[in-house]
Amino acid sequence: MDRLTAKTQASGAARLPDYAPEDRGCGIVHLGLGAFHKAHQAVYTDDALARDGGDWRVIGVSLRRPNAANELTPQDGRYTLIESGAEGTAFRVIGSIARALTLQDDRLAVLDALTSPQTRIVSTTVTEKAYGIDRETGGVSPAHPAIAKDLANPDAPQSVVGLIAWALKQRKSLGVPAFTVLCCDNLPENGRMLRAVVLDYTRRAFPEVAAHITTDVAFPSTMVDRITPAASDETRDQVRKKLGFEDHAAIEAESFRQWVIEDSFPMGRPKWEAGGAVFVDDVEPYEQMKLRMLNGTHSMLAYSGFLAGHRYVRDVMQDDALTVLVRRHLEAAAGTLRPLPAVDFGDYAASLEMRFRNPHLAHETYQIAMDGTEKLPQRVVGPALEVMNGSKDPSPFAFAVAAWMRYVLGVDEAGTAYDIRDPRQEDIVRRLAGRTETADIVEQLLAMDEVFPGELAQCRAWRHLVTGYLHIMLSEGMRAAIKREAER
Ligand code: CS2
Repeated sequence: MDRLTAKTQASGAARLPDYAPEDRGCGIVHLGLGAFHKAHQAVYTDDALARDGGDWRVIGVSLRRPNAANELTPQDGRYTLIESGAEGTAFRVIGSIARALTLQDDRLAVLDALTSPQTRIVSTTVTEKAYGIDRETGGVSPAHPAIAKDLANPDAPQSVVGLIAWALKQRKSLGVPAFTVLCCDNLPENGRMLRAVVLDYTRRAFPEVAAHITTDVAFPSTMVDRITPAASDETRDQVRKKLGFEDHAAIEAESFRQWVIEDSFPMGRPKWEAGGAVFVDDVEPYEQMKLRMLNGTHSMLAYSGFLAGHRYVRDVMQDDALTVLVRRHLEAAAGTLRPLPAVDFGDYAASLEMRFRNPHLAHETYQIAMDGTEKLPQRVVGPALEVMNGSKDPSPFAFAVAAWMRYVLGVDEAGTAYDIRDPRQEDIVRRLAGRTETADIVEQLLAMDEVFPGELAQCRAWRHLVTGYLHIMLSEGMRAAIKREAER
């Protein structure tokens, strides 16, 4: 069977790019060429190129996975996106990625792209842990392994922050205007966050350009949303069967997608409105809504669902008791939000429930469960702290945190060990070694100050709630804990 390339002809079931991608130049370097970028920003860019033209194709850079480039390069950057929702399933070939590079193997080409005058935007989806944020100071964490390496040798950058700072310094010395930095990870005020981290890093590594970053570089914040399970053999099989070609880079996502962006692009931008992106002055309330309602509930259902034996999110939504907790978490998270004039949080919650139910998506609870120490602060701990200081019920947040604590024990209820996949895994294992008492486990984990601010860790009522839930999870099992909580 032939492999998908730029020459592949329409085959009925797939929609091909309705423009000539190769006629367009590049304008974006994207760091973190994973499934989410391919299902989200690359699709909006594809729509913008089709509708409005412009030299805005993407040079995608994989910082970790060499296979992203191996999958895409022989296919001229083309890949199939399978979009599934209530209205059915659609197949679409995306043409916006011009080149796929790997930092390790194509270092010079990556540095060249970052300093090229054609590059006007550098966007990122590298996951929360890759930025090396020090959550207490808001600056960079010099102890983060990749940041530490780069600070020791800033002219040979490896980390995302090191690369951006180095490129901005080079451009300045070459007289090339700065690119706009567009963070597309699930972090609150992600643009402002990345700006603070890059600025702090630059002050340490290249103090002479710190002022340039302060005055000349835009870091718009964005809220990005599209549920995108990791691609599997089944994804590629579907393409083979439906479209009759091999596509090693095929991905699947829900049909829903949303992108809310601050319109601050001094060097221009694609007309992402063509794909439905919305430009606003202040993204923060949208980000809070999405992080606390969608992602917070996702984390809660991932930890509890995984331990209750539910492999996929859609299975969680078949569990009536857990569905009660999903609804309760959505409501509790909504209760912490500032009103957004254009949005009814009740409707948003109902739409999220529908999306979680999507029967076409094989979205693993284990996938969502990874990197908990990087995700919980903005998803669950932040709202918990606000609620503990107010009069609302903190139980849903405490239940979610207890489920995470149960999860990081790393052994399921049948006694089978699993990898908890967290950047602070070593610290967690060290803290928990030899601890069997629930109260000890809670104390050890709440003492992780990168995750739990002291104010919450010291709060007796909070500790009591979390300990109570974890105790039931450990003594009676997760299913019983879910059931008891749902009946409460
Ligand atoms: C999920 C997100 O894996 C996770 O942590 O909560 O990837 C979620 O699917 C996306 O943010 C949806 O936009």
